[in-house]
Order: sequence, then structure tokens, then C-alpha cells
Amino acid sequence: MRSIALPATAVTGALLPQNLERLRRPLALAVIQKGRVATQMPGFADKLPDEALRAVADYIYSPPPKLPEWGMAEIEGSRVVHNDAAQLPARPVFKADPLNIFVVVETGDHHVTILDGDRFERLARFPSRFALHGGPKFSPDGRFVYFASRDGWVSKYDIWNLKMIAEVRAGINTRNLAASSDGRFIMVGNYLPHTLVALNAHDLRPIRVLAVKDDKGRTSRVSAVYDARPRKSFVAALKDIKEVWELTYDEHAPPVYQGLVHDFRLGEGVPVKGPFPPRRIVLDDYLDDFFFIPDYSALVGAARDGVKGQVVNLNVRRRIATVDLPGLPHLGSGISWSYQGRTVLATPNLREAVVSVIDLKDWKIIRQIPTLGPGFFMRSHEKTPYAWVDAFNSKHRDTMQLIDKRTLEVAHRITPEPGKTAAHVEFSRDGRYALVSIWDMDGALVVYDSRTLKEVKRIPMKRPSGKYNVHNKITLSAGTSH
Ligand code: DHE
Repeated sequence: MRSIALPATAVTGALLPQNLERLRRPLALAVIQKGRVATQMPGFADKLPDEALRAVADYIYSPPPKLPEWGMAEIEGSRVVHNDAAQLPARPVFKADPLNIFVVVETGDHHVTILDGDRFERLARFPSRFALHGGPKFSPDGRFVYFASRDGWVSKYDIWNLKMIAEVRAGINTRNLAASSDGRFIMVGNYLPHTLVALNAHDLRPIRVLAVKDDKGRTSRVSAVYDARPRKSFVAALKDIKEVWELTYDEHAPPVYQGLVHDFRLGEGVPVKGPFPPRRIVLDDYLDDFFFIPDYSALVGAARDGVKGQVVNLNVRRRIATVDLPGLPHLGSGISWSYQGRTVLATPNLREAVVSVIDLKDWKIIRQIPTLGPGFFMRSHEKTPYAWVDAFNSKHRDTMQLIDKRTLEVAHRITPEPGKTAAHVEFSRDGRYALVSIWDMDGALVVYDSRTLKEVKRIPMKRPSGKYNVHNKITLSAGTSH
């Protein structure tokens, strides 16, 4: 038995037995000893004696007397309204192009910068919640941006007025959020508790808390939730049960899309009622992350410990193919482009020094492009021939590689600051500039001319983890994450 404090500032998932079902004890011990690749978990073998490491492993598998609760009442009780967006002018207070704004998340000191994407000058810098993670999401017109922090806070910011609108704590450990394409809803996927939380996008009022359970009552963390614009639905992959859920927000969808209220049972046979009824797709394996194919009829997902990726068709509601994906593909960072008349998906790999290129017609790997090291993020733009990828998890982490989308070969290498991690690229609206992060407290955004590959400007920043261009995001540019 043990007692637990609410992990208000936890940066990873809560280490509770419920969240460790996919990790066997010997492996957990190995993680405590050696750390875990592509996470913030370091190894402790050189810091603690063996028996202490074993005691930590035993501790995390012992159930707490009471699980922390975070339901409708707690969520509503946490809500803070800073400004009423309806009372603020519906036009930008600045002269810069509102569609060429970059939102930059600086995790070094937990701030966000709003950057003019033509002049590369700051329009605002404000404190964020602790440890923002995942891409912020935008309202359809690009006026509002929504952030999620690892400890559950969702914030809505008005870019046009440079003001925070509202904040709410939707979970204790949150994975990510999605914004509906009609601008009405936010869906939050949590690790703790095992819930999906629907919020009103206007004022972040909670609408519904969905317990994430299979028909045997087994609960699950949410791996990731994304908006599927043409389907007017949210799609969530689950971490501990082999299912994908689709939650429609289309009132006009035929009943089959409305979650089959009658075929889904919560626990002891209680039918799910209310908005966002989940339409379940049962799979053979877990999905830790996924990528939609361009028309959103299917997704390509993979389990962290799996050897095959799964292609799941959302219409026929089953796996239709598998993909040989070695290592640990980071599908959430996948991008697509047209190569020799076919659409391909390319994904970096968190464990192997390779970018995998998959033909979306027959799901075959057409190229494993060798890279300098395992990478985290990949980006391109319709107007550039290159896809930029980092070597984040390697000794070459200071170097970006530019893959030529026409030849599938690495064509250039760029080292913005020797010895400091370079990662995460985003292009300006017209694709002319590529902005690269130097991941350091004493870091920067480095702006490159995407044609000449010459540096144009360097803006000092505190570990700018990611940057997001309003236009590229709201138009679902094929070169960026959605
Ligand atoms: Fe992320 C996005 C999962 C560790 C920085 N990361 C995402 C998304 C998922 C994910 C599912 C897509 C969500 C979205 O955009 O809505 N990340 C995971 C993991 O499973 C992993 C490996 C382990 C974990 O700790 O959860 C992980 N991620 C990290 C980090 O250690 C990074 C490098 C530093 C940090 O801030 O935590 C990190 N992840 C990011 C960033 C994005 C992201 C910057 C947004 C990418 C984008 O361009 O959209």
C-alpha cells in the first residue's frame, strides 16, 4: 500500500499499476536502471544501489489506497475565465498577416511566443501552463489556439487580441487535445484518469467525461486523439485496450456513424448516451500513435513494442493491412507527399537511424532512408522539395538532414549550432522560410531561406520545443502535423 499525492507537475504518465499493464516488472526495472529511449526518463543504475532500484520497481506496482478523481465537478471547478472572446474585437490588433503567425512553445521556461511570420518579430510572449506537450490546435479561422499541458491544463488563447481567454484542468495527466473542424468542440485524451473529455471550445466548459473502457470493463489510457476533418469526428487510439474509437460531432451523420449506441456497453451493460458516443473498432494490437492517410478514410498506427504497423480503415472498421515498420516509428510526426505519381507516407523512427517511406497504395515500404540517427520530428511544405528531419536521439543531434522528396536521398545537412540539439521545423505560409529550433535554455529559432538554405535570422528563445504556422495548420498542409 502507498499514498499518492496529486501529481500536479508530473511530466510523464502517472506510475500507477493501472498504467503499467503493458510493462512487465523486469522491464520496468530495466527502465529504472537504464532509462527509456525518446522519453524524459533517465537511468538510475549509477545513482542508486540495486536494492533501492528494486524497491522503486515494487513501489510503482503497489496500488494506492485511493485513485485520484478528476470528473465533471473537478473539471468545472478548475475552470478560469480570463476574458470573454465575444466582447473582444473580431480582428487582429496587429498589422502582421494573421495567417502567417507562428505560435512557438518555449518549454525551457514555460512560455509561448506569438511571432510575426513575415518580419520574424515577437508580437507577444506569455507564460504557459507547466510542460506543454503536443501540437497546439487552432480554431478554423486561425483566431484561437488551444494548448494542452502534461498535467492536464487546457488553455485557450486569442491570437488576434493577444489575450488568454480561458483555462480548465481536463485531467491529471493529459496526452493531447484535438479541436473539431467546425470550431465547436475540444476533445482531450487523458492518461489519468482513463477518460476522454469533451469541452465547449467557446469557453472550455466541460460537456462530457467519457470513461474509456472496453465491453469487459477494462479501462485504458488514451494514446492520442485527433480531429478527422472530412469525417466530422474525433478519432482516439487507446493505450491499454486494443481498440480505436471514433466520436462523431456530426448531428447529420447516419446512425451507423453515431456510435452505435446500442452495441456499446459501459461496464455492467449500461448503454452510452449523450453526445460523442464512441464507435469502436476492435484491433489485434495496441496503437500508441497514428497518422491519417490524406483522405482520412484510414489510419496507419503502431504499438511502441510492436513489430508491425496496422492500417485501419475507419469505414469498414477493421485492420485492412499491416506495414513492416522496424524500430519505433514516430507516426504522429509522419508527413505525406507525391513521389513518382503515388502518395507516400514518411515517418521518422525514435529507435533506428532511418526514415521509412511507405506507399499508401499497397502499404509496402518503398525506401528505408538511412539517417545520422533516430529522429523525432519531420516536416516539409508543398513549395519545397525537401523534407527536414532531425537526429534527436543520437550523437548527431545538432544536425538536420534534408531529404529530397524526388529522389528519397539525403541531399543536405545543416548544423545550426554545433553541440546543441537542432529539431522541429515549421515552414512559413508560403514555404519560403524554414524555422528550426535549437533545443537549449540558451536556445534560438533559426530562420533559413528554404531555397538557398542560408540563415536569415536567429531569434533567442528558451528551448523552443515546437512552432506552428497558423495557415499551414488550418489548411492541413501535407508537410505538417495535424
Ligand atoms: Fe511528444 C507531439 C507522444 C515524448 C515533444 N508527442 C506528440 C504527439 C504524441 C506524442 C502522441 C502528438 C500529439 C498532438 O500533437 O496532438 N511524445 C509522445 C510520446 O509517446 C513520447 C515518446 C513519450 C512521452 O513522454 O509521452 C513523447 N515529446 C516527447 C518528448 O520527450 C519531447 C521531445 C519533449 C517534450 O516536450 O515532452 C516531445 N511531442 C513533442 C512535440 C510535439 C509532440 C514538440 C508536437 C509535434 C508537432 O509538430 O505537432
